[in-house]
Amino acid sequence: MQEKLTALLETARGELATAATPESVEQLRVKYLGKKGALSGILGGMGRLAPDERRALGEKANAAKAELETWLQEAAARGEAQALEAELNGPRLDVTLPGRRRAQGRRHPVSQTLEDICATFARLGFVVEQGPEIETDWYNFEALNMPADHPARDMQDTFYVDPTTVAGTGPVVLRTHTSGTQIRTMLRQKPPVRAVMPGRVYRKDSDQTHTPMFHQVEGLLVDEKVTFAELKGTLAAFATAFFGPATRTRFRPSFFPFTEPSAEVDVSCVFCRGAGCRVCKQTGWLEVLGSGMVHPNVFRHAGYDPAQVTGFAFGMGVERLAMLRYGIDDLRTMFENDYRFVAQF
Ligand code: 2NM
Repeated sequence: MQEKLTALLETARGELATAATPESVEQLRVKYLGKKGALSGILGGMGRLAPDERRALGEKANAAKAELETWLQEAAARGEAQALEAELNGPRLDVTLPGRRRAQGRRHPVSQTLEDICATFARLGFVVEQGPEIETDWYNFEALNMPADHPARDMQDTFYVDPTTVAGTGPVVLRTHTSGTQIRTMLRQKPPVRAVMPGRVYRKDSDQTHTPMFHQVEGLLVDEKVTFAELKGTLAAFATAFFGPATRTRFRPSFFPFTEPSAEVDVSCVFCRGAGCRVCKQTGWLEVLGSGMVHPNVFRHAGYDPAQVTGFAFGMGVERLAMLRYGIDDLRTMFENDYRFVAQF
């Protein structure tokens, strides 16, 4: 057994001297010192020896084990040093190269504009209300004083979700404006009301200047003794806050079924400041808002007494205002979701 031990040390020393990688050193450690390794194999037969022989061999075996461990450590250190040397002599890494820039997301110009409109009215004391995009005919038309034969109720202009007439509410439609939400707000709370309603609206329209879905912000202010002068003051304040302090406003008579009197609001052209250009078609003015004093019939449908309260309402198209604000000349770019477009604003 002694000879076996000496022979084992001899071969192990030779093999460890040539082991060049951490992996081959680990293989040799298992081969010689592992549970089923060469040293265990030799010591397995010790039980059959006489006690004094066993003690002598035990001492040798411990010495052999210590020797093997030293050589393994040396071989491991050598292997690691060689691996490091190989890496240092390998291809160079330029640590001064710039990292890859991560693309940053942007808010769509329509979202930015919608939020800015709401924030501007928030400073004037308006709260934001939201309502369903799928509406009944009653909220979308009937309550807004739009008679059954009104052209806007035509199948040609409105998306009908379910054209079957439901008793009391009429057919189900995609809302053509956010006004239904104003009716809901009035039915829910007593005056005063001061709120804006932003959101998606849908109309069967599709050409260079119309998309079947677009965004609107409508507003409503109701209290005792609200006058047309307050409509003018509020919307003029909005125009200067949104388009800049040099902005002038003018009010032109108009017609909406839900307001009387009604007015279109123009602002001095943001591109030529009123001198006349291609965008304002040489008029010096841009139409940006519809507005008016809430019709008594609308108040009656919403549960308010038109003898007690008055109010004004208004509405604007968000895509149109975004185009004016950012100088975008093609509506379709707003709906393509091309990141290069969105990243410009
Ligand atoms: C507009 C123009 C004028 C409007 C009226 C109402 C309501 F519900 F109070 F009657 N909501 N929105 C209104 C008035 C909307 O958009 C161009």
